[in-house]
Amino acid sequence: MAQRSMQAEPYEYTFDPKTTALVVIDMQRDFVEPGGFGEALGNDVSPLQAVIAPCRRMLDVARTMGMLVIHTREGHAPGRGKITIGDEGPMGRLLVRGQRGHEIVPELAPVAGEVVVDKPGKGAFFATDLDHILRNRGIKSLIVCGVTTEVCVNTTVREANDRGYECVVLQDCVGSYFPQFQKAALDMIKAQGAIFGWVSDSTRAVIALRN
Ligand code: C5J
Repeated sequence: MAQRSMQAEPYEYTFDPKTTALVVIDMQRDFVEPGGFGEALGNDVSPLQAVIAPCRRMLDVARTMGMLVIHTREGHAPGRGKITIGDEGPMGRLLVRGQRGHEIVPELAPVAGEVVVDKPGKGAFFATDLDHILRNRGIKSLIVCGVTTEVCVNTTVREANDRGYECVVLQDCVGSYFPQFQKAALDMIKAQGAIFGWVSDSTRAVIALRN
């Protein structure tokens, strides 16, 4: 496959689909669905639900093209002493591995051959084997989707950039409970000549991948 070019900010993002992975961060019921951890904290989950359809669009394209797909899940051992994590909710103990709320939303459920990375923190590289998985497959670039933009997406993109991966974040495929954080988090990524990444959207990504 040849090098592709995606319209993006602050300038075009070039990548080879063969050495690019689609990374879908923490699209779990606990963040996205009513009754989960996010709502228990008092947040409106509708901005996060809005990213399901564009994420699905990206998954469909990546699957058709045979790209490596990585899903991540944030989860903690029961009993972690943080307020509300581990509390009982309608989908089980909040943000605890093995509980219903910890699952990826059904619309974006992993299919056979896709990688699921369980992470104990915000960044997907910390205390996981993600870097080894990507290096073993020769991956150099990441197309990043998921939630939340300013927390796990931002942390993961910073970690990826430090490890030499070039990341583009699709703005309609990432979501925050807070509109001001959504904007700030995306602005930070692309500031100073793509200081740690590029920002584009699913429409421009699909055009780049299909051409
Ligand atoms: C948070 C995440 N916000 N996936 N996790 O606690 O962004």
